[in-house]
Amino acid sequence: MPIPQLSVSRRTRSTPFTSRIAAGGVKAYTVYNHMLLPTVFRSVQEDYWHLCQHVQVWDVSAERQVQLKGRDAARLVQLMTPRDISSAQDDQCFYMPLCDENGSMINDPIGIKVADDTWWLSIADSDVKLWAKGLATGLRLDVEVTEPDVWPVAVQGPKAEALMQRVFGDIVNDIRFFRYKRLAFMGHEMLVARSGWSKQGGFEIYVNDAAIGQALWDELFVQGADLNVGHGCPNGIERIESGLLSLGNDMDDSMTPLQCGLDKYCHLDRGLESLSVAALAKQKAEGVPSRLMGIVVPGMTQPPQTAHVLVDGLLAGEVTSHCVSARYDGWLAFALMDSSAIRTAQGAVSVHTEQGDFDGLCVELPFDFNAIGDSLRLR
Ligand code: THG
Repeated sequence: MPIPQLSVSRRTRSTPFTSRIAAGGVKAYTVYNHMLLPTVFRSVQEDYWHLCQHVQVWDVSAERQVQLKGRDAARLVQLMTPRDISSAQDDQCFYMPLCDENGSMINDPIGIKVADDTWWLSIADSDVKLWAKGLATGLRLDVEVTEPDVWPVAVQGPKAEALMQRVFGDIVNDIRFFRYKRLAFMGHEMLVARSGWSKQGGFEIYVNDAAIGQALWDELFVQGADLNVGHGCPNGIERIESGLLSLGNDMDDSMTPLQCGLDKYCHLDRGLESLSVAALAKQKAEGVPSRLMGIVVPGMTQPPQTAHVLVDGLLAGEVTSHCVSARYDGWLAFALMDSSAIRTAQGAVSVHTEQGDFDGLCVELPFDFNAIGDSLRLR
């Protein structure tokens, strides 16, 4: 069968780096926030090992910034998230669920305090700008909601700090996790944070000028030549091994953050002026009907086309994302598991696939590979 192509037009917005990505050999894109987001360069496995050993530059422009600016900016952020942002420092970033009045997941952005009257929500794939504008209009808030021209670039991997030092100076060492500094490139200031959608360490540069962005991109590749810098993108294996959840895949508006394991970002007893805390507090008291868990099948190294998680012979959950691990000899999945099945399973499940049935483990996320122990060997 011929491989279908993606028709690119103004609706699937390009980025300042699209020509560089193409030259870098991108093999596949997904569409994210109506925008092109690369998913594969060499192969997902090769990209994985390169990310874990060297340094990659990612065009994550699709992580759009929704800017809230005005006297009520912080108030609107707090209305949208159950995470307490009242103690936000001037250089701070917060991973935060956004929820509606039922506690349903709307998005899971990184919220960035840009100034006292300005917040950015660096969003996952859903139309947060419309939701925020609707709230601001309906509640007559003093806040302007826009999507500024900002194109984040992630520099990820164990050599990310060395590369960023060469381009921005030793000052990058002083940026703490989920904090940012305003750093200059060619005399032009940008927010640079220590963050990114991998657990390999690194930074994100919030590029705010397309012209300077291409020069910066090229400089990262010139300065990183002897560090084996490469093109990369959020990696489908690394993020599952690391327990990073993907909105639209692992989470959607049929779920609450309590079902997604995001409990620690829900402050339900602080009297926050937040749309979702009442509904979430009620669900917390009653117990969640289902919860995202990790599933491990040691020794299964062929990716199944279909996989169903069974407990006592009954369907017990739905697989939301999965991969054959690169590091471990086995298959890893996230699954939305019925709470009652989690209790009866006591850690042991059966995974039904077109290759046959496999014994699997049902564990808390993120995966604790030390605790999983000898049944799952390193490759
Ligand atoms: N960077 C930026 N914007 C983004 C993402 C990003 N928007 C969409 C998407 N990714 C949002 N999702 C996540 C999920 C997890 C994390 C960041 C963004 C993350 N979490 C830390 C962890 O799991 O260890 C915890 C952070 C905390 O404790 O506050 O890094 O990647 N710009």
